[in-house]
Amino acid sequence: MTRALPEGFVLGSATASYQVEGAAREDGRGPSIWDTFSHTPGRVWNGDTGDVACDHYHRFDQDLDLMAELGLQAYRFSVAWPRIQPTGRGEANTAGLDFYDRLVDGLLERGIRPVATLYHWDLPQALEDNGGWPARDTASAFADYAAIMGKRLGDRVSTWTTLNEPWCSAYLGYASGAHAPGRTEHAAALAAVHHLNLGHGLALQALRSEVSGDPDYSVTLNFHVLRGEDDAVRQIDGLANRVFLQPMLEGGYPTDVIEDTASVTDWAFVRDGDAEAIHQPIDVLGVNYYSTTAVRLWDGRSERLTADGHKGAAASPWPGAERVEFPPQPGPYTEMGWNIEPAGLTELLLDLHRRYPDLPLMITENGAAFADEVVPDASQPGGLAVHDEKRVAYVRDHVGAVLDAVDAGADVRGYFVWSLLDNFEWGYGYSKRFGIVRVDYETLERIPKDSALWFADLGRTRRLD
Ligand code: GBH
Repeated sequence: MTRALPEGFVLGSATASYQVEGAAREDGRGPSIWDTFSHTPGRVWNGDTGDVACDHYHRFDQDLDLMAELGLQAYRFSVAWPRIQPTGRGEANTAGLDFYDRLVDGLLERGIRPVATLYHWDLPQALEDNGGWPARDTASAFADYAAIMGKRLGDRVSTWTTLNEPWCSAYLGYASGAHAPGRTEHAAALAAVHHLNLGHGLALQALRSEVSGDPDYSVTLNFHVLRGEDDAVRQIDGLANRVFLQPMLEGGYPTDVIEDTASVTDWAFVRDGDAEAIHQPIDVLGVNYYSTTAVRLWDGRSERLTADGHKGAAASPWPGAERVEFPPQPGPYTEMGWNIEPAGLTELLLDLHRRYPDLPLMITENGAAFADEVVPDASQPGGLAVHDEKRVAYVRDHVGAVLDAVDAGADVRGYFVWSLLDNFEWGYGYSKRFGIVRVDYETLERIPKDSALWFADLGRTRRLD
């Protein structure tokens, strides 16, 4: 069955600063927690770092041409805070601002809408040295940085996103330690949750007072779509989803989350007025979706299964959820080991639509890592091709799942594939490839994969086969 994309439905692709830019020490950029983390032995696969990454900082013009060739209507990028404020505070660094200025102008010249994320995990190291997200000051520093960006790019950016996946920043950064800064302190992780929420609210207020255009304001969350036993589902839904959604969209924290985590923290870091500061209007909610998560109550006797379904000693990202375990899911799987379940995306969108009927939704990330192979192909301009049919199927089935949700009444405005380019996949370094465009890390050459050509075709025909 062929189906038409809804009128106005936007197709784009996404990246993040530390994952693609490289040029880590250029033009006054200060160190971020990911520079420190990736340069610490044992933290990132193979000792990979973002020092060079895709060298997008120097090749952005060519990458913009590529986006135009693929017919992308929008591009979601993030701003590296340490390029703007090398120590996270004070005077803005002109060279850093100029880079994003050129990027945004280059997008507009090609008719591509700029969707800017202020924070995709590269916290200035100096702010971590002062306590990081568990410290309240980080939220107000974030608002100052948002004001700088709003003032400089506020006449041209279409959509402003405050945070990307605060779940990852808080729980992978401060509880499991799988991400920078690699701390494993559950109380600090919950303080980080609160200060990320507060930073979101303060940044929205700062943007609204500085921006001269009429953009959309948003935040992007990574939702956990849960399968399993009621009380385990309730608890993980609280920690993963409602601890961000409720303060941002309704005001205040869910009482069950506060009770579930009482042995970890008394939540004394929440002050009078914070609920109002966090609860600011947004125009669209960004949804990142990759797979589903199975949960059940742990019997306390067998070895507890951790988040990705494996037995192991890695610290848990879930404060206060010692009685929950994460059984393996049925396949098929991507190269990350994540199960492929497009119907989970339909469910998620309908569930969000039921809870917040007036809030438009946008898929800000969806995509898959697979072990790609480069093959000779005389019909391609560079003589090389990547026939990534599994990625084509993944993206096709998930766009289909979005259309199912739209047919059932959800208000979904667009879809951004993760990612434009193969890039630095955080703790996995360059070992996992999510791009619709291949990056050869020796030559930094770009090769559009079949998925990129397929996605371009979808944009041209606006029909999903
Ligand atoms: C996104 O993170 C990021 O925004 C992006 O930078 C990244 O490159 C991309 O996805 C691909 O990883 O087993 O409980 O930990 C996604 C991170 C992946 C976090 C799935 C939650 C499974 C839940 N999410 N993960 S758990």
